[in-house]
Amino acid sequence: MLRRFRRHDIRMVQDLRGVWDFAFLGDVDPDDANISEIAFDDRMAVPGSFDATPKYAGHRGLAAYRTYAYVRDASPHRLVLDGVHHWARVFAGGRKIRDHVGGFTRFDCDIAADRAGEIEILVLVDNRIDYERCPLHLDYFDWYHFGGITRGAELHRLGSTWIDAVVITTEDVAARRLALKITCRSMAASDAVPLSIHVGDRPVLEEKVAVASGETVIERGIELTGAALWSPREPRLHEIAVRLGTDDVRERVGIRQVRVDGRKILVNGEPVRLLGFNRHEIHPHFGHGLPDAVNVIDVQQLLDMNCNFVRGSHYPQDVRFLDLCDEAGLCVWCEPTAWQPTAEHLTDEKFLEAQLNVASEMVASAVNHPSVVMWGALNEGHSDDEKAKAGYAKVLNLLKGADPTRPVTYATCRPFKDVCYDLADIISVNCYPGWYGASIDEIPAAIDKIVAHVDASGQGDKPLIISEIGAGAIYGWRDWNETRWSEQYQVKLLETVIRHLFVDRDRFAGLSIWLYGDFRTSQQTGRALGRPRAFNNKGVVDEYRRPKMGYEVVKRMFGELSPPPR
Ligand code: ADA
Repeated sequence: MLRRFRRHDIRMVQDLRGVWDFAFLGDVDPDDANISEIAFDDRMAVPGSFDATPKYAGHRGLAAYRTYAYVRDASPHRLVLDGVHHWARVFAGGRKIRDHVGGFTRFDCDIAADRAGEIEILVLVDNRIDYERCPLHLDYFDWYHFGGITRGAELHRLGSTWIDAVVITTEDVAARRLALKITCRSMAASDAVPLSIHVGDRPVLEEKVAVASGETVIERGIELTGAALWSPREPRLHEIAVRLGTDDVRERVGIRQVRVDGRKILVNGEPVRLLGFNRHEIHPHFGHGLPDAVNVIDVQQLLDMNCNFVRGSHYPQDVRFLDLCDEAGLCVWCEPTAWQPTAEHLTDEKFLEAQLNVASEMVASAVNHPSVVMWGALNEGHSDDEKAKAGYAKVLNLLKGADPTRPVTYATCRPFKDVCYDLADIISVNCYPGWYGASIDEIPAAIDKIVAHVDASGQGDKPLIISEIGAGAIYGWRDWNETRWSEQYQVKLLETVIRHLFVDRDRFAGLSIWLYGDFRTSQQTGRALGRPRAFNNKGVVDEYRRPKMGYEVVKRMFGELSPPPR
């Protein structure tokens, strides 16, 4: 998976993207699949979604993907999969390595190679909706759960001592002080392994360290006096390379601090008003496996509309998209996979375990991205139910514990009865006046009522975000009656919302409009009846990123609110 910067100078990495062997096995239990007898009669692109291709459109079941990689020698290797939808069982050289639950996060498969040579990599991929196996992807969600190996695959040679993770946080903006936490593993203890840290080409630390057999955590601080800061207006980045023995990892970071102060969100002490959209990673041709070309288009269009904010709805976005956001100065809300979980879900150990796992995996992948300014969770869950509150606390506390440097939030659609507000640093409300109930004229009053309630419930000293609001518009449906589903109706609604939130009053720290781009949703009769084409049509661009009339309106109004950078 090509990234925007070189991740390794020394470590041997094979990019396994390309065309893999493929077999659709259908209604087969993975435990009954005999991997040595699979007839690979087809081929499939990685990354991609098999059920976004015409031949397998709408298919749910077990599928098998196969490729071959080269193992350099008999030392530990690691297969890194950035996303497999939405349940996976991985084999290497005929041996089962592990299972993985959930489609939108990276996971590692460690391979103890016993000799040099070619090795078969086989991945069983299951896109069936099965609560028991994968409670993160359920039928009632408002998006279509595509299947496949969607985000690239790599084989890493680790050697005998290797770096598992480097987490870099800004400790002090003024002093440009960064803290590095280097987690490494070794096959054997050693008391003098060379460690070096480079910023760009400049060495900033060189020493010998002791490593244990197994895991060792090394913590170091570095000061980059005079280095440029990262901010949405001037997103300056620094590459930091850590070399340990014969292994190395490079990370790209921004020096910046995000803080909440009363009703404001501050980046490096400066208030920022977050203006942007919700974004799904879905495309008719690629399902969840967006090629770089689409990520680039999405960032181009968000910037063109004068956005500085994007909410990754409702799952962790691809790190390659986050790379582009880092460079563009787009602030990102990152959330683990969830959609309207109930109190029943949030009291079920199986569901919570899956939530906590996806939350940890998300933080591990996204933590070094300066663009990620907050963690979200549990979109539109039953946060008005006392029984759900412990589940909310578990997920939000995990996020705070895993990364104390970012504020946490969750999007509520129950603003008048919510009982979880005290768990959030930022209050975020999803509401649809002018679409589901009320008329466009009633939008200002509906929004004011929410503000009054939030203030009256003792949450008035926190930043407030409208995390979803919007209207459906069918691309090309222009109607002088300005009826619902027309592009004109969407224009009118978005104009009213933006004017009321930021021109008539100035109480809001941010807005993420629902929605950037249209996407295919669940085919269930109930939802499809309220979703023409079985798409969510509230995008200001359609599923092929073709702008509707609403695009220009947002561009103009956001532009007036936030003059483009110098
Ligand atoms: C909810 C939900 C979104 C989408 C939206 C809509 O607010 O969070 O995922 O379903 O409604 O279009 O109705």
